[in-house]
Amino acid sequence: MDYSAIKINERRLRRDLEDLGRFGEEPDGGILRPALSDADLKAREWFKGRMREAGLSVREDAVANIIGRLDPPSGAEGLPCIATGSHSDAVLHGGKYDGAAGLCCGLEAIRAIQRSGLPIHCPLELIVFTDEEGGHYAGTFGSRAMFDLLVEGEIYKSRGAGSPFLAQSLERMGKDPAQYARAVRSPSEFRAFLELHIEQGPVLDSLGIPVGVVEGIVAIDRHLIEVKGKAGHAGTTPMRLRDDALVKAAGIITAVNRAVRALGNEIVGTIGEMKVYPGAFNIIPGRVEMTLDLRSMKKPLLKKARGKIREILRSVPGARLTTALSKDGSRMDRRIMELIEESCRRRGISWKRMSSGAGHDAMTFPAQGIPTGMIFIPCGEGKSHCPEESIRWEDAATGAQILADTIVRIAFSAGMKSTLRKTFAR
Ligand code: HGY
Ligand code: MN
Ligand code: MN
Repeated sequence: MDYSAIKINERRLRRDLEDLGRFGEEPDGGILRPALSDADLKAREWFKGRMREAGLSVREDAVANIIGRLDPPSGAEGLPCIATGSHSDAVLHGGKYDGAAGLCCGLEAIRAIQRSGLPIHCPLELIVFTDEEGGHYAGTFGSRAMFDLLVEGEIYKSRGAGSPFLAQSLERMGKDPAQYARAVRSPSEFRAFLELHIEQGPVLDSLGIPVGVVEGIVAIDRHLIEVKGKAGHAGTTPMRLRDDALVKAAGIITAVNRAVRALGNEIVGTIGEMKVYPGAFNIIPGRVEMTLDLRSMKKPLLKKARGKIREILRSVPGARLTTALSKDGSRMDRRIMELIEESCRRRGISWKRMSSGAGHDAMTFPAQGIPTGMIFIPCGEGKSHCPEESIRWEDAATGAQILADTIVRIAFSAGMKSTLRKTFAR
């Protein structure tokens, strides 16, 4: 097989990344592009155009996942596809490459495969998943909806007063939210799923290694902690008569942090969001809502942490914890990891096996029995989820090359079987 025919065009890839980064761009170089916001909708429309220019057919499903597809000229009805993809939405004041790198490198990889003329008979898909960051409620929404994994009534839940829920955003796009189940697909439609993503950590950048071969993705528990107190006048209520929800919440935050640290360094816990109600300088806080994000490669550790945290809350009158979502960690497919490594070896590219402390849509696929792999590329000093997020264009091109080569290797690998048929149109 002549893999040298698969040529990534770094200049075109760089232009796509720069253009995508303009949607929701902020003066400090970060982006404000929450899922299905105006900025995200514009980014999606632009990306659909780029997919069409590359010859992919483009459709949008009932929950706004965008599915670009390239069928070989001989047609591929009923043949499972090899899919790649990621997300266009970003965290608040986030970086330009989280999600975007996987979309643009995925598109460039498919272009390069198509133009290579290599005889693979296999449909290829490039998917833009809706709301990976959980801007509405819980993350990896689009991929979970695709496999019927939403929590009861999820599209009508929001993360708190003022933020939209998905049904509203879908309606705003002219979709009927009640039809969300039409997005469900059978796992048998997929032969494999591969996601390229920035590492969002410092390992590859600090070691100067261009490719990370992901072995597994963390398990994630997302809890909501509510603390009730008594609102009152900030001037006339003596300190000894107060039931201040925020003071109680402050005690919980430090106790939770201490408890998670005491469980060792294979678990992380973050209280990243807090809302104080009613929320005025002259009212004693009557209620506080906080989000607690717990992650570990070892699911039993999350359970242990939840137990410790429930104990802490039992000692605080008016405090309670509800679990918004619990995601199992996922193991990547050994055969796909080996094919990614083979692609690196053949191109003389160094790589490192590693796990992902970040969640991704790729974590949804393994439990569906779909062989799944992830390719990491370095990001500057590991910074992510902040305006300083950066990549080197050559790393994006290397990642796209390894992605393209691996897709072709999967298409030919007996284990995930494929048949040699017509070549792609040039
Ligand atoms: O939260 C995460 O790990 C991912 O960036 N959505
Ligand atoms: Mn992210
Ligand atoms: Mn991401």
